[in-house]
Amino acid sequence: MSEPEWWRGAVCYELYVRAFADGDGDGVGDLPGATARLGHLRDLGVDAVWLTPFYPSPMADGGYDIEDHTAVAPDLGTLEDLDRFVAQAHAYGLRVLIDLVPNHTADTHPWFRAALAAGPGGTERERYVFRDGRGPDGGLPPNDWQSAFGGPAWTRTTGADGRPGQWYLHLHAPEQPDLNWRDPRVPAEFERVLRFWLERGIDGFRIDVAHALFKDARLADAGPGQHLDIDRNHLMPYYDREELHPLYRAWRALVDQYPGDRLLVAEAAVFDPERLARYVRRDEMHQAFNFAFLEARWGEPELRRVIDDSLDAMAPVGAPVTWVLASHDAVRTATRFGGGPRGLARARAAALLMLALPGAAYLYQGEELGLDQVEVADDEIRDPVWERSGHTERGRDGCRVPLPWSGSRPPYGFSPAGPDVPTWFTQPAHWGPLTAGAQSADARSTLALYREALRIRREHPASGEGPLPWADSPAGVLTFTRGDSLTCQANLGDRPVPLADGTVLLSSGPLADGALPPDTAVWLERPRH
Ligand code: TEU
Repeated sequence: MSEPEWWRGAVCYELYVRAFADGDGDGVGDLPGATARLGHLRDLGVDAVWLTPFYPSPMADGGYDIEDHTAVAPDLGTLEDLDRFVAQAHAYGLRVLIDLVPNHTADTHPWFRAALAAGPGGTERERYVFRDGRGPDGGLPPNDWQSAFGGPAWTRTTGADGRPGQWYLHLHAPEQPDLNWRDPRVPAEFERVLRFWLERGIDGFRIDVAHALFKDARLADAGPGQHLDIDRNHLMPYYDREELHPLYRAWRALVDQYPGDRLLVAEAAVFDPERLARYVRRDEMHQAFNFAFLEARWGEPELRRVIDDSLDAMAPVGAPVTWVLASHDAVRTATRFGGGPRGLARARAAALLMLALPGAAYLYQGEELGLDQVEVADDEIRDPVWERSGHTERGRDGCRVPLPWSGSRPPYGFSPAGPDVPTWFTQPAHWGPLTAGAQSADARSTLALYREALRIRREHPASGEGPLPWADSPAGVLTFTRGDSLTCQANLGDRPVPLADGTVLLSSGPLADGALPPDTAVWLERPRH
């Protein structure tokens, strides 16, 4: 665990706590449950684990609405349970990252309660973004900004006298008021939060909505089409402002005061690769999720262009590209790539492709089992997107369904409770063959593929950072080499193609007569010269 710059080629597993493993039988995943299942991550062969928010929260947005940044939600355990999780992870050689959510708090946070109670003009309101409305009675929102979850980014308060009052800003749900990062009490508080966790032995932070903390000071209108064309995100007056960078420099200096190469990773929905690279300049964060890769469709010219653009943009700042195929906010890879056997074949091929690319990678829990997106029933939906979109968008719950561990029917070993205790979301009836237990026993399973890929990646001298020379290949095919001996070939087209030279180390699907079938990727060892 003392390897310097360990993060440059690290593979990190995203653990969504409520859907990973339930220890106490209430049907909700928790920290003791996660600790008991850490052997799964050790056997998988990842380098680190990132825990999504486990803080006290009224759960308006899956726990990304935080009431107390230095405590543990009672249904997930205690601070001591978290210490035990960290100690067990460290004993397995796994580093632990946690979520820091600095853009907003819960509306039940003491600061926001105080702001509402204090009324207009009080300094309590300055920690958030309160404004009078426009129009004759202040009945219109202060500007045209839209919430990323749909609808206006402003909600009007009701004064102590019961009359409509000021408006407050929330770029996400109304229960997530945005903080005012120009009020010095806000950065001071987050410095305290960072130190609290660093001193507790946390190895790094995933910075939520890292592109949004500072908004245009004049609150200028954003114009039509907000959130529709994500490639324009960096042009929005509430995203990607210059003032973010001095803050991240200060945070980098802070984490660098602690031993062990602690990590900052930006969750920034900035799709212009050059703009994204600014978050990982040498004195800012270490990594930034490469969401352009996650957003790319399955196809040869498109994926190749995204890979090239990402590598080109990061090269001048010296940061590794941080590849992402899936997250708790995205549709499961197997479903996104078409669903059914074909979607799964592509998801497996995409995993081999990603894990051969130079840089770091994040795996979302359940991807190693090849899980599909679940159609969550209307009355189980929790994602605020469902209400905010007037029931037109079902939201992200379908990738947050509890993992299947063993057995042939729900709860598939996720919870010690009986089948009559409802789990965090209802698991589908068809997951029996997909449990970690069933897949452990099958050499052709997706779990076996991930384990083998991560083993080779750990042991092969050519993996991790380094150049990526493309080799000539037919249309629809991506072929590149790593070091002087490794080749990755992925067939994204619809016809079999001849296999590249070398001995097959690992294949995402069956090979036939020296040919690479469609929707399949392979790693080959070339003879060294
Ligand atoms: O998601 C980030 C997020 O919602 C924005 O980056 C959004 O994608 C962008 O503004 C669209 O243009 C994070 C968490 O991963 C997610 O689960 C939370 O719901 C969200 O922040 C709010 O905390």
